[in-house]
Amino acid sequence: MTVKMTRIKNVVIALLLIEFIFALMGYVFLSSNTSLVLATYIFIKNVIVLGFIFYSSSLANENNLSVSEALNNEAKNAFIFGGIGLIKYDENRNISWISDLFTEMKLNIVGKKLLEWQPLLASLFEDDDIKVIDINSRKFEVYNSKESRLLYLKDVSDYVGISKEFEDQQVCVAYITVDNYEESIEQADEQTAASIQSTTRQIVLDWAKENGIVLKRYKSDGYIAMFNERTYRKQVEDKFKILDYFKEQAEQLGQMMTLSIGIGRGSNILRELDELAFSALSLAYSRGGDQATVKSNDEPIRFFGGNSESYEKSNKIRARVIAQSLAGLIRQANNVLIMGHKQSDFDSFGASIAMYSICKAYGKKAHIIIDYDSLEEKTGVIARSLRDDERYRGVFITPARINEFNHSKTLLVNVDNHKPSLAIDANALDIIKNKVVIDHHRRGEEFIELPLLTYLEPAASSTVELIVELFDYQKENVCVTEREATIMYAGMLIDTNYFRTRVGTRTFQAAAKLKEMQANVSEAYKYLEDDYDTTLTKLSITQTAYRYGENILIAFGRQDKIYSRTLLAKAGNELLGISGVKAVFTVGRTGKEEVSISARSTRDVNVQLIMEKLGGGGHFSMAACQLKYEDVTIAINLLEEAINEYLDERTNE
Ligand SMILES: [Mn+2]
Repeated sequence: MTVKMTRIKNVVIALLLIEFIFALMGYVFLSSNTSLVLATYIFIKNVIVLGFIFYSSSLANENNLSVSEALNNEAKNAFIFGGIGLIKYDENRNISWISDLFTEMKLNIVGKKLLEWQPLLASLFEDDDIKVIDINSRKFEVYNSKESRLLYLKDVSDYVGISKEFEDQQVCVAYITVDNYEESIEQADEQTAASIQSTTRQIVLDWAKENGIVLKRYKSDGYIAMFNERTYRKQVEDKFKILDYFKEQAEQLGQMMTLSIGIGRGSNILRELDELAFSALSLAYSRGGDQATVKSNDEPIRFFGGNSESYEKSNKIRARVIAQSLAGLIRQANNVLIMGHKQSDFDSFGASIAMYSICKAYGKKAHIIIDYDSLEEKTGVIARSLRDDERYRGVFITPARINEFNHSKTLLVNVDNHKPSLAIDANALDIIKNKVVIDHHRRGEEFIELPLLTYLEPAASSTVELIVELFDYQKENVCVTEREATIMYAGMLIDTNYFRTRVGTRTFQAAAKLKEMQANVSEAYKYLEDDYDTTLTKLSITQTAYRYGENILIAFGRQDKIYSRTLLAKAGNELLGISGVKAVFTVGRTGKEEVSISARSTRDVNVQLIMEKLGGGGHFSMAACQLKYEDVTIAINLLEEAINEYLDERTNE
């Protein structure tokens, strides 16, 4: 109740009293009946009126008390206790007054420009948002009352602290596996095997202990881990350096082992976390392992690591052991079938020929499975000419003829491929039990079931390199003809982009070995030569190349022309040879309503990540995507956006 109201109330009470006193005096002096009645009436009336006044004023006292009246001089303390601060600013947005809370915080900002002091507050002048800002390392929620040019600030540090603590304590589940563990143990002697076991385990255990992670081994090369969000964030900050550390340590043991980590987070339900983690692990496998993949319910999938594009392993012991095991399997078999991948290229075909030569050295009957409808164009030319050659009578068979062999005594050697879906004949994998896999591709999620022997060496340039290396470790002398050696050489050329990428010392040793075996190098180049028309088309694409950023090139085909994907890739390869160029993208129509992008890079740019943004995929330095558009320009715009995004992420990391 206001002071004024109280005053009026007091005056009324005084008037009522005076009126009663007058009436009483009138009765005392006059002593008439009329004055008695009047005095009695006034007495009763005033008692009722007073009662009414006191009652209503007590009600008003309770309800109508405004904050400022109630607090009066206490307002300062109440605001400080509640963590409420006020800032007044003038029409130029200069701070003109601050409330006591900020004076107590010794904030010296009166006279300063508001937005110079807290640039983040700018948004409060555009919309009516509430903003959280930092003042002296405390968090304040700010509301802007534009009419009165007053900012209301509320200290929410405690709340922010608690909510951060809550987030930090959220549980994450992870599956961690050691890639290539079984194979390494299998090939190692007893002592090395023991140190592989103890070292790998120790590294993972130490890492877990250091980071407060609960870890349990659930199979010889697999762990399940639990930790909280804070630990996860720390790993993200470190970019999961455990991956590189593990790889280095394995290398010191002479082993090629990496870690694959699948993490599930962002859910309160443990079962769901487990499922997220497991599917994240599968994803890590399908991308070649050596990486951490993170899945959560409400955020996009994240990837870490996987940056070891390929590196050479100098350990030749493994090759020797593999050579011996392979020889044993060949000897035991009645006959050997050799199978490459669909759309066989020179590496697939050359590796098949190399394998065939080893079998021949042991006097085994060997056949190469070929699907003439699924051959890369130039490989097809050579394959058909061999088929028509008298000396290879019966060597090449179509998938339909597999049934002619006694399946239980047949050995099926898969070269340059480890995925059933890419095999020339997936059916053969089901009916033949004894299988060998020799491949240089990074292990994917999909893998041929239960091979007797697996030789997976992602460090190798090509499968030809792997098999030629095995020649030296055979007890029998492996002989190849000049033409066979030339085909194998062409396989190495194509997989290394003419000895430009993925080459190690062992690549050149294998190439030298082929040269020794009379490979005709210039002939091999000829196998791979493009004809006049193809060359012109390729040139028409490369000449459109323009710089995007410092060391990225983008080239594109004509709007009215349809190209093959291989041609786009070739044009890209060509441009990658230009000095200083780190990534190349070639864009062109590959169908009526399809525009394809082929991406190539050196080790500096991960084009896989860029293509994934557009729904494509591939490897670190070799990727592609297909877009459902007719217009090449639209595709180029999308590509530029994706590149920008990628570059932004890199600088933010
Ligand atoms: Mn290959």
